[in-house]
Amino acid sequence: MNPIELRKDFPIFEEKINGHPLVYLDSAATSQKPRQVLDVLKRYYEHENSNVHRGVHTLGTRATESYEQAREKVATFIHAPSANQVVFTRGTTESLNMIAYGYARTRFQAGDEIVLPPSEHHSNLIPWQQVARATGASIKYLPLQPDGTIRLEDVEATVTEKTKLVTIAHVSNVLGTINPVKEIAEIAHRHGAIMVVDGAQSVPHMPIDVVELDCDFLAFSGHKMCGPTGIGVLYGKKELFEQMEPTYFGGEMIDVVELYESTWKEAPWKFEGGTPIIAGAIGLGAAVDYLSAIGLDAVAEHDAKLANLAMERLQAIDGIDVYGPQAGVHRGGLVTFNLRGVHPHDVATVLDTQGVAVRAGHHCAQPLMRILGVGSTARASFYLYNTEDDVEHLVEALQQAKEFFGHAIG
Ligand code: C6P
Repeated sequence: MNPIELRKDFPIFEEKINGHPLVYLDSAATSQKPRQVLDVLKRYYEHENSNVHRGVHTLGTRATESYEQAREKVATFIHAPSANQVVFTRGTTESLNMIAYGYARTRFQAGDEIVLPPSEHHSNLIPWQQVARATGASIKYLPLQPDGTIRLEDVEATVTEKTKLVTIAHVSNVLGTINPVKEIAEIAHRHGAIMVVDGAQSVPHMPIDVVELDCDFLAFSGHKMCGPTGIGVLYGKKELFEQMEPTYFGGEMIDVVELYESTWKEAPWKFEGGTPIIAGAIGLGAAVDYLSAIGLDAVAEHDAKLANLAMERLQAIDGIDVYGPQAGVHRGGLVTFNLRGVHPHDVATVLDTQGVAVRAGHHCAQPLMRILGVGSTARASFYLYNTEDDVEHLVEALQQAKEFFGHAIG
């Protein structure tokens, strides 16, 4: 894998940012899009645009074929046994909410427990709070180690016969921790609970095999994996999709509609009420082709190498605090840090003057920020188009920021 060659696929790198070449270190928020995906979107709108599963005309057939082919591609990408186990959604947030509304809210009751770590993204935390409020179930949080990791013995101690659902991010969007989802799923299943995996930060960056992980549901977003915004995926086991209720009712998802009652299609279509995200799904299919041609093993190795390099370089700078697993520990492709005494928004603003794009804020993980004892952090996240030079640019820009804010650091 040669990131310098791959960069040529991404038109955005022709942009100058404040007079500098773009150093894009915010792929955990959203990734850039290669020409291969942009071309497929353009071709769809120019040659296939039509609604799906409706018209018998040629364009309708073309659009339907491309849309359903995209579903097949995604299923192959995550090793789902069948394409019918892949539902197209708007993204991770919607996928997780669909499980909460269509599965958990209709099944859980007082006395049931939902187990998750407090480090979850708000999208994998608030839906469960809402389920607890609506059903009387309670939430139990797994303890976090100081570096943000979870110990399996703590999972064993927390999950009981009362547990109905265990959920965790495969890779933390703040700490880069890679969580042992397969082992956690095994514990959940032993107690009769289902395992929900938030794959927003793992599916774009590493090979995923849902059968091997034995997760019951997996949620992820297309826009973080070279695909368009507005498209995501909910994978589910066949029997759970059979039990799960649709969230959206209307056109497209029905079988027979009577005046007072109606029946639904089978999964995945019963979950895709209304005109689906046709172009988005086809664009995601193209992104899956693009990533598969590179190989996810290579992407994982590359991202982790850059994150470890960044970790080492940042830890060597006096006045920088780095959070999460330390250098050398197997991690996802991101590093979260603070320049002591300086608000991360100010750090990110100074980096931006040098063309370096990082994210600053609470990263949609306010409870985790409280555990870390900070209000917010800066975060550099890496993907297949980043190079070691990008890490050096980050370090140089941070040195400049440090000089600029020197008085504040003291
Ligand atoms: N995290 C970040 O900068 P959506 O917005 O639905 O595509 O993804 C939500 C989501 C859920 N789980 C995890 C672990 C995530 O990282 C995200 C998105 C972005 O960290 C935007 S807040």
